[in-house]
Formats: sequence, structure tokens, C-alpha cells
Amino acid sequence: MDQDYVNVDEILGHHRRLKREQKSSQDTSVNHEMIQIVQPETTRPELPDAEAVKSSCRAAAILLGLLSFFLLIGLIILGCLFTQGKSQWEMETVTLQKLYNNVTRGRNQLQANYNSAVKERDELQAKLQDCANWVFFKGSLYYVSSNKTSWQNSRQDCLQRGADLMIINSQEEQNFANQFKKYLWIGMTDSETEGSWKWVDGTPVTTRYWNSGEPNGGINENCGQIKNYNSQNSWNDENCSNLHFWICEKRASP
Ligand SMILES: [Ca+2]
Ligand SMILES: [Ca+2]
Ligand SMILES: [Ca+2]
Repeated sequence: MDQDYVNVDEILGHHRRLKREQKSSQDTSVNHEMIQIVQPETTRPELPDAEAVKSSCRAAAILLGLLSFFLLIGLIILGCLFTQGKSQWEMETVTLQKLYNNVTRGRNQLQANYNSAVKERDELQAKLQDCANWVFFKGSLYYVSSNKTSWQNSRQDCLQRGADLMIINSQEEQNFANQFKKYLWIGMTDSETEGSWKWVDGTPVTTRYWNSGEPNGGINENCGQIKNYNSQNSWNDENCSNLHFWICEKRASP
């Protein structure tokens, strides 16, 4: 009997092992199927990841393209602004150069006008000074020199002053000449024809105020002068090369 119980227990144990093995086998099979089922689920998401990567790449490319585009636009705008600024600067430089040239031209013109005004002022002062040296008498202006020279040179000086050596036309004028109390060359000569006295305007000397004994120089004394001024008859014939003061005369009005 005990042997039978042992066999029964062995049989039951064996049966239990078989069932465990079958179950294990089934579980393995199920696990394998599950793995097969699960595997596609775990491997399939790889495709969406690649697309996402591609999408990301495309997005990155688009973004890079946009950035490049905006960078290019920025560079173009910057270039335009630089070119515009450069052109404006060049225009302003030209404008300033023209303004400088105009100012320089105006300054030079003002300088020329100033120099001309100074020259004119000096000429007027010289004329005023010259006028101050002239004395008016009976419709004429008279200038008495402050230095001495020959008769010919004295006449040249009178001509340069718009006058000539004095011509005595009347007794009043003779007295007027005497009042300067100087030896004075006057405008008469007999250098062309000895003894034939003429005034510098070519008219003959008709009114005579020769001092006593004059003229006495012959061909050596061919120019007339006021000498003995304390006498109304003050004329003397004198060597033309001698140095004396002189008196010029010009009409007060043309
Ligand atoms: Ca006169
Ligand atoms: Ca003479
Ligand atoms: Ca004489």
C-alpha cells in the first residue's frame, strides 16, 4: 500500500511538474507573442522621430534662410545708408568749399576795395594839402614853392600841378607877386630871340615892371624873375640855370 501511495505521489508530482512546464511554456509563448506584439510598438515610433528630425532640419533650414535673408536685407539697407551718407557728406563738402571760395573772393574784393579807398583817401589828402598851398587872387590860384630850382624845372613843376609859371597881367598882380618877399621865377623869357620877351603862353610882354637897369644880361640872362620886391618895378633878367623859388598860376575856374 505504501508503495502505491508513493507511486501516486510521484504521479501527482510528475503531473504537477508537467503542468508547470506547460504553463511555463505557455507563459513563454505568451511572453514571446507579447514581445512580438510589443516590439512593433516599440520600433514603430522610430519613424515619427526621423520625420520630426527632418521637420526640425527643415525648420532649421527655413530659419537659417530667413536669418540669411534678413541679414542680406540689413546689409543692403546699411550699404544704402552708407552710400547715402557718403553722398550727402560729399555734397556738404562741395557746398562748404563753394562757400569758402565765395567768402575768400568776398574778402579779396573787400581788401581790394579797402586798398582802393586808402589810395583815393591819400590822393584826396594830397590834393587838400596841395590846395592848402594855393592862394586865390583876382580869379587865379597861385602856388609859391618852398624850394629852389632852375627856371625850366620850375616851369615843369607848375605844369605838373595843372598850372604854369605866373603871367603878370596887371599892376595889382605885380603888387601881389611882390608881397611874398622872395626871389621868384615868373613865366617870361627871351631865350628864343634875345631882347624879345614873351610870356609862357606865347604872348609878348607889354606891361613892363623892370627894375632899374634891367634887363642887362644879354644872352646870358634869358629868364625873368621877381627880385627887388620892395619896389613895384621888381623884375630882373637872370641866368636860367640859377636856382630860385618860383610862383605858379592857374585859373580858379576853367
Ligand atoms: Ca596872370
Ligand atoms: Ca636875354
Ligand atoms: Ca639882370
